[in-house]
Amino acid sequence: MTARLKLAVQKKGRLAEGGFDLLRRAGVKLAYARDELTRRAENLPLDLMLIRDDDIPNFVASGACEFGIVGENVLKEAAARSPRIAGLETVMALGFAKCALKLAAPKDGPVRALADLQGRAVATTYPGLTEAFLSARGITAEIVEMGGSVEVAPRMNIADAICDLVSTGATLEANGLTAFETVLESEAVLVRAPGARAPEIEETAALLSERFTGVIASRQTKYIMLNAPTARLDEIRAALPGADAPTVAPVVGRDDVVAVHAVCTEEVFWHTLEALKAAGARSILVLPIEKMMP
Ligand code: PRT
Ligand code: ZN
Repeated sequence: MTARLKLAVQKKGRLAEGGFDLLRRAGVKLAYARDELTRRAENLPLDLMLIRDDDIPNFVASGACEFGIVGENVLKEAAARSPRIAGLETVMALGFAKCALKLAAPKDGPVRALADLQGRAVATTYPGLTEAFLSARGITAEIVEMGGSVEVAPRMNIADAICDLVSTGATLEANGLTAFETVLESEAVLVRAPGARAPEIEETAALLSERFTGVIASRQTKYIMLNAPTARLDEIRAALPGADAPTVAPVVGRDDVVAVHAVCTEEVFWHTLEALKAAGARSILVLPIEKMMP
């Protein structure tokens, strides 16, 4: 019987959403839920373990799962407390669940910068990362550990500042807080414990990593098709973001125009299209790329 790779994924939440989407795009077909804790892949020797994100580093470090998908924020906080978790290897960044752990304080209060925190209280659900960040900068502050709703701490006079995850900034804004320092930039990562394992597990792991890499690359890669005036081809090529070798083909019945097809590996914004149009490009089409393999 082939050994099956066990991958720890968040059961429900922001990481679960991105994780399941990544797996689906990587061609993993999940069988109907057998139980609450595991999901079996139908077409690969792969089983998912569905758990809380905070438990993922421990599941991987203990060997209960060979791999895990977890936020760097959770991973590094756990690593600050456990050397075994600090020894986990990050295989790759996965490009979703992006956020930042930031220090923030009331807009019109006395705390404006890092130095103002000296001798004050900071509320957080990330005591390990917060403490390490402050002490590395010579700041001694009282860390008030909270289970959640950290943004209310200053208003309730529990702390002078907070250290919390921010993505859009709307939560800080709604609570009258301003961020003044970034402790950590974070995104979802694929982690594994160091050491050798069964060759079948390594094979599945290699296949998944390669497919994940392809999915991540194809997310921002687009296929552009346009018609360009032959005389301005160089200008148009220069305006194509991250396109090394576009295909240039004749357009039937026109010798002043050529068709240009290119794979753009950098994001294609509206202003990119406007620049192409200004350079004489017409009939511009931007298509998503579903799969990529070098
Ligand atoms: O039940 P379980 O423990 O598994 O879930 P959870 O409630 O701990 O996690 P969940 O699903 O909320 O978040 C999982 C992971 O998503 C986090 O560990 C981060 O790696 C990542 N992530 C990305 C975020 C955010 N963005 C985020 N904005 N996690 C939390 N937030 C919260 C933040 O704590 C704050 O309260 O959203 C609020 C701020 O958002 P903005 O958009 O208002 O700035
Ligand atoms: Zn959690």
